[in-house]
Order: sequence, then structure tokens, then C-alpha cells
Amino acid sequence: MQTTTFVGQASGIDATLIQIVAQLTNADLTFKEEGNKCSLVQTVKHSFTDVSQEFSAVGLSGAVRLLLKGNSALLGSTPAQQAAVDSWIESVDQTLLPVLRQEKTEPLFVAAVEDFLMEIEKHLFQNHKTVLVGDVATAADAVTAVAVAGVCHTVQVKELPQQAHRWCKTVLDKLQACLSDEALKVTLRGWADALTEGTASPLEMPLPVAASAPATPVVAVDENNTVLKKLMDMAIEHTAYSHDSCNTAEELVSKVPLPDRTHTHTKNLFLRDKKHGLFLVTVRPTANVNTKNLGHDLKLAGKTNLRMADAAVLDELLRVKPGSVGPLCVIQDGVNVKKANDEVSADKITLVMDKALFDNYSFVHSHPLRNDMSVQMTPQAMKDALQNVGVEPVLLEFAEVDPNAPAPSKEPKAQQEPKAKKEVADKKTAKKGETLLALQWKKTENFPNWYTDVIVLSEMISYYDISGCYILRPWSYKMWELIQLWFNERIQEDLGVENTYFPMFVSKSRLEKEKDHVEGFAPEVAWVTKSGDGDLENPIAIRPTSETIMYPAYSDWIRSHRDLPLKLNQWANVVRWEFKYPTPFLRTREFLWQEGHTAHATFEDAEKMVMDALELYRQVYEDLLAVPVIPGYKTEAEKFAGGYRTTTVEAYIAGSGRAIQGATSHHLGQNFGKMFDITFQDDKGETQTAWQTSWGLTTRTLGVMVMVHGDDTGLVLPPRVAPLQVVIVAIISKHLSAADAAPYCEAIRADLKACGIRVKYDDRDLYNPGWKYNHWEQKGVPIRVEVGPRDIENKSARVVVRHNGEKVDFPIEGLGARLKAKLDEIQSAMFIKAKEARDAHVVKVTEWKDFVPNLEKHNLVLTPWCGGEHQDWEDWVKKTSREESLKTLGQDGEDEKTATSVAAKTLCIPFNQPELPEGTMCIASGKVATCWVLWGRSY
Ligand code: 87F
Repeated sequence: MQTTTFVGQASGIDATLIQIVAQLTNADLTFKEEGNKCSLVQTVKHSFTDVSQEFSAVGLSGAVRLLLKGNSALLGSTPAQQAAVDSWIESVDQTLLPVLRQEKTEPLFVAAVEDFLMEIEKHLFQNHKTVLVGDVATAADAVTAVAVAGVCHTVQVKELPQQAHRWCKTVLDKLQACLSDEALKVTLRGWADALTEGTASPLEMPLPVAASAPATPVVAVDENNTVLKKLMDMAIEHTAYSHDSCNTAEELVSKVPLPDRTHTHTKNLFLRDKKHGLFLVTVRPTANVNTKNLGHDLKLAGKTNLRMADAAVLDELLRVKPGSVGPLCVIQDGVNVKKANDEVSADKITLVMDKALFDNYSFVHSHPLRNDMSVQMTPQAMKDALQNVGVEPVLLEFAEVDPNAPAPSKEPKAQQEPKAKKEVADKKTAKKGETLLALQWKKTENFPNWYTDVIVLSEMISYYDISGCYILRPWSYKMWELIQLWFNERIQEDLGVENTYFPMFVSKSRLEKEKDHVEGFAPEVAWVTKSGDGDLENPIAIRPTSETIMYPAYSDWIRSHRDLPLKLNQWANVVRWEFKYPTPFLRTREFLWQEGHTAHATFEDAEKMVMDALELYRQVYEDLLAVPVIPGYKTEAEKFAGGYRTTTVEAYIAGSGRAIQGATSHHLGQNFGKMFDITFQDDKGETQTAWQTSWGLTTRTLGVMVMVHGDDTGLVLPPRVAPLQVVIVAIISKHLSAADAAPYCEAIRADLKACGIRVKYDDRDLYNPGWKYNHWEQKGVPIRVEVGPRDIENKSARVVVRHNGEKVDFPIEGLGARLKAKLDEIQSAMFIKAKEARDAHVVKVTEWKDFVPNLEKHNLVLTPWCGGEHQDWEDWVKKTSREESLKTLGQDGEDEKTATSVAAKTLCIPFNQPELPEGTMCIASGKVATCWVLWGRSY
């Protein structure tokens, strides 16, 4: 047995707080009634060995930490939660306790307390939480709520914002119930009673949050609503609430966040089959409804052809408008819905529901015939309501939309998990609500979800309510600007390219002028067909690329060989309406890029341009983003159809074992020149057709960089594209005031800035050092400079490196120059690490039997090849590798929308060719090989 005795000194509020925590932990605590400092000594006595250990702690946080050692229930069960608990207590220590200890009531202190309350309010509100950390009350709640109540009492702030009030009251009630000390209870009760809820919350909440379903939904009334009326009549427990109108499940998920992952919205489809009737299908928003298989799953006899029913049918049979459908539609009187014992028939509506709605959630939210309201009810209440009208839904299991596609951050993670990963999902459930503090997914555990976590938490991306479109926040946009800055200088100064801007709209006739060029891409072209309510006479396309927009002008401008070369580049957005699952940065419906378009007098001049552009792309990846790439030629099957030859740089993403095309540069030959009449008089007066090139680099670069370097803490930025390369954080405590830290940190900042380093001194006093470390680590800043009291004494600073965790103390004398060198060192170390990881996954394979097993090992495969022109054999490899892979995985087929097929495709014929011994055979055709080609699964 081990007994723990604490002996220490504390008084006033410190004593109260420590006593509370000690009582919660059942610790035996003795205070000496002297001094106003909180210092504590813990003696651990082992009754058997009689060895005693002494620990000491300073400050409230220290004392609490000591008392809570090993008590995971109160301290939080994960390191991230523990850090968060710690951080709250430290904030209380630094912000509220000084006010309480010295009873400061001047306006300045009142303002500081109000700021602190706002922080709590914001935290609870934005995260839809009722406790500060995790899902259950921890020491953070106990300490913070008592300090808040105490301080409000002292400085006469009696009105708390709404959420903070509810939280504070609840915590104090709970504490009173479990504390044994009567005097303490009385004090707490007094404080709690004095607190009232502010009449108007002073917080300006952002719109989407204001529109959300509150933790305890506010009842909305719509007396004429037949569904709500019916629920009332049947005495089914439910809560209806209003929100912004949402037409799709996607919109609901983004605009109406739910309190936690025990709640779910629904996605509803109303389908019709001529023979079998109508089917109202209600699933969780992330479920994939495959209408082709549904007939089979529902065991419908014969062939089925399930199609979306139109608005007229919806109105007539379900009495609801498109966008407002929900399972409760069927409880309306007179709706011809199939009852429990009825046969499926052509005139009846069968209600089909996702089994997960009943098994995995405590609350289901669905529309009551209007899409600006939702009804929250338990699955049991839903069942009861249906049963009351004689309906028994057909329950089916639905898979997730695409287990490989990263899910939007707002959507509860547990819902996104495919069935096979149930265990992982359960583990994550325990961490719900931690999104603002730490990543929920490990890179090796679930790569797509990890990626989503990183780009959202690092503030690179925000989601948007149009699928495939994302907001690039300043942190990622700055990275793009840094790439632009470098690339612009290179193309303008070294390659003589000029920037230009062409319109984003293109007429149909122009777009379709070069048939080969658009043919395969046509389904992706987005059209503007209306202005206001009227139809446009001639619809216009939004540029998916600008060949057809720019080349008519080239035809006008180019007359003589003296007009050549013409080398133009434009930075622009383009739109390609993809139907595969989107991934931020990698596959989006709108993206940013540069597109270079040049015209030359000779083939060779064009060829040089193609290679120069490709070399710049290699440098963007390798020298700026620290991502190794393999340059090479595309095969005939993979090249840009409108051109003569495509070159590419291919990157590798170890986290998914997939390759990704980094950027391409095309030799267009004279194809476009002939189509658009881009001709010139040569020096002999003869008419010639221009030779052209085009080349493009997109914001995909950023996604690749995140995937290659990010880790389980978040983003890891190579210094050359880091918006901030160094952040300075002062360790403010009672040993170092912000005022004393400021001049020292400012001097460091100025020195670094003078050395050309992008640096920031994070002097925000609302956040403590631990919070700041975490924040800048998640954002991937390459170097953190920490300044504590001892550093100031020693005229030094602690330097912490993001990518490898290295910590070194440097004198501040000459710090700028040292850090400049350190940043270079980081840049090259990150490249070397990524290159080693990539190289370990490129293997040579000379026999087909080893091909798919190597794909399974996440390898890129280099094989002997009969030549880029043999498209049929390329198709054979694609098809056969898919079949063999699916067999290994035990799957029947692939989702047609998947962006991550298991089939291999050619990535490139690398410029750097290994030796090819004479007589080596092609891996597929068995013909004599003419080169090595690189294959892989790719994005
Ligand atoms: C989608 C719709 C319509 C790609 C498209 O790579 C047309 C296209 O032409 C299309 N998707 N492409 C090929 C773009 C070729 C080329 N354009 C200039 C580049 C680099 C920059």
C-alpha cells in the first residue's frame, strides 16, 4: 500500500482550489496557515519499503499537477487532453488568481476577467461543449469554474455569457454534491447563487454557429406543420428547431453543426422504379447509396431501374418539396406508404432506412416537411412514430461514401469510418470535441482523415458548401504566393516569359475548335447558361484551361519570325467539374494555377522551352517544397491528347503509397498552330506554322507538400515556403512579466528580420506559452524560439526545430545569422528524409508475378517496357493489376467515383533510365523492351 500525504502552505483562493482538487482525488491534505504563497510538498511513503520521496511544486498549476498525478479521470485520459487541462489551469493561475489574491477591482482587471469569460464562452460555444476538455468534467472545469465564480464575486462581474453561465453553474452544482467540506460547499453555493446569466450574450457569434442546432435545441413552433402536429398528437418525444434553409445533406452538415457525434443529420432520396414503386431512402449523410445495387439489396424481383423521382411526384405522393424530404414525411395522413404487412407494390412508398441511424446514434435529426427546420429525436422515438402509423422501415447497411476520401472536418469522425474500421472509430469517439486542440487521427492510422485534420487545424483550408470547392485561408495562400514569387522571377528573368491575363469565359465554338483537345474533357466543362432568370442565348464555358482562349489572339499577334518567340504566362483560376471524390488541393473543382503558353519558330526552340519549364517545376518541388520528384515523359496513353509530347514530374506520397503527378509541360507540336492559324513568315519569306508549348503548375503542390512532410502533430513546413519561418514565444510566468520579456524578444525579432527571416513575436497575452507552442507546431512553423527568465539572464534563447524536435540553446548575439543557416539545414534535411522514404519505395520488377505484390507494398514499380506507344498493353496492365489487387483485397469492384483506384497506371518513362540489358523483355507484352517505365497506384 502507498499513502500519500501532502504538506504545504497556501491561503485564500489558492487554498480553496487546492482543497477542492485534493477532495476530488481523495488526497490527504494539510495546510500550514501561513504565507500567501501556494507551495506544496508531497511525501510518498511506501509502507512496505519505508522509502519516502519528496516532491515540491510551485504555483497553483504545480500543486494541482502534483495532486492529480496519475489521476486520468480528472486530468484527462490522453496526452492532448492532459495538455489542455494543464493549459486551462495555468491560464487561471495567470489571469484570474492575481485578481482574486489581491482583490483588484479596477476597470483594467474587470476587463481582463471579462476577456477570460469571453474565451470560455467562445470555447464552449464554438466546440458545442458543456465541459472545457474532452467529454466529461476534469480538473480544468473544477478549477476554472471555482476561480470564475470567485473572481466574479470579487470584481462584481455577475452576469456571465449564456454558455459560460450554464457551464459554471453545472460545475459548481456538481462540486457541491461531491465535496465533503461543509464550509467549502457554503462558499461555492454563495458564489453560484450570485451569478446570473447575461441578458444578451455580448459575443458576436459567427453565422454558421448561430444557425446551428444548440446543445439543448430551442423549440421552434409551426402550428400548421402536419408532421409536427402528428408527433404532438402521438405524444412522441422530439424537439424541433429552426435553422438556415438547407437544400442538401451536405449543406446541413456544414451549416447546422450538431452538438457531438452521438447526433446525426440524415440524407434522403426519393426513388422510383416502374415495377416496384417508390422508395424513400433515409441514410446518414456520409452513407453511399448505390442505386444500381439497391434493388438487389432490397431483394426486389427481376430487373430494377431506380431513378430519382421528380418534384411533381414528390409533391403529389409525399407532399413535400425537393430539399425538404425526411423520413417523417410518411407519418402524414393519407400518404400511401407500405405498412408492416403489405407487399411491395407499384403504387406504394417503401421506407428504407440506414441501420446505422438506429445503431450508432443517440439522436437523429430530420426535416419536418421544411428545410429550415429540423426535428431531433432518439432512434427509438423515430421507430415509435413510424410504428404508430403502421410503418416498419426496411433497415439496410450502407457503406461510407469513399473510405479513401478525406472527410469534411465538421462532420463527426465516427460517421466517416467504414465498417471494417469500427475499432478505430470507437477509439476516436473517446476524443470527441478535441478538434481545436489536437489532431484526432494519426498519419499511419487513417491517412485521409489525418490529412483533413492537418489542413483544417493548421488553418490552411476551410470547407465550403459547394462540393469540391474549398477556401484557401491566408496561411496556405501565403505559401502559394511564395511559390508564385519564386516562379515569376525565374520565368521572367531566366526564360524571358511575360505575364498576361485573358478572360475566364470561352464560347462554345472556340472551346470546341480543337476536337482532340476537348474531347475526353467535355464532361468536366462548366457552363454559364443563365443571367438572372433568363437563359443566355449562347451558353459560355468557364475556362478549364486557356489554349482556346489565348490562341486566337496568338494568331492575330504572330505575323513574322520577328514576333517569335512569344512566351506568355498567366496566373489564374480554372474550373473542371470533376465527378470523382474531391480532395482539398489535390482534386478540386476550382483551382489556382499558372499556365504558360509559348510559340516558337522551330521544334527545337519549343523543346527547350518544355524542358526549361519542367526543370523549374522540379525545382519548385525539390528546392522549395523539399519533395523529391521523378521527371520523365508521359506515355502516349497518358499524354495531353492535343499535343505532341508531355513531360512530367511525379511525386510519391508515402502515407498512402501513391504517386501523384506534380506538374506537366507539353510540346504541342504544330497541332494548335494549324487549328488556330498561328503562322509566320520566316526569314526567307515563307509561311510556317508555329511550334508551341504549354505548361502548368497548380495549388496541388501544397497538398503534396502537406502529405509528404506532415506528422501526427500537424503541418511541417519546409522553410522556403513557410509563411513564418520563426516564431518567438516568451515564457511568461511570475518569474518573467510580459513587459520584461517584450524588449528582449523584440530585439531578437528585429535581428532575425534584418537577416531576411520571416519572423513573428507572438506576444498575445490571452494565450499561454503551452497553447502557443501547440498552435505554431500545428501550423508547421520550422523554428520556435523560446525565451524564459533564464535565457534572458544568459543572453541566450532556446531554439526548437519543428521537423525533428531538436532543442538547442543559442546566444542571442548573432542569432539571426545562426538561424538563417539552421533554416537551410532544415530545408535540406527535410528533402533528404523525404527522398530516402521515396527511394525505399521505388523497386525494379522484371516479372509480372512480382508486380501487384509490390503495389500492395506501396511501391512504385519500374519495369522493362515495349514502348510508350503500346497503349493496348498499358490498358492490359491497368485492367489486370486492378483485378489481381481486388482479388487480394477480397473486393468485387471499385466505386466509379473513387479517385484512388487500386489499378496501376504508367507515371512516366523517367529521363534517368537505368541500364537495360540487351534482350530484356517487356513485363506485359513479352516483346523486346525498349525502355524502363514507372508504374504506380496514383491520385
Ligand atoms: C478539362 C476540360 C477541358 C485538362 C481539361 O496541362 C479541357 C481540359 O485541355 C484540358 N483538363 N486539359 C489539358 C490541359 C493542358 C495544359 N494546358 C495549359 C496543361 C498545362 C497548362
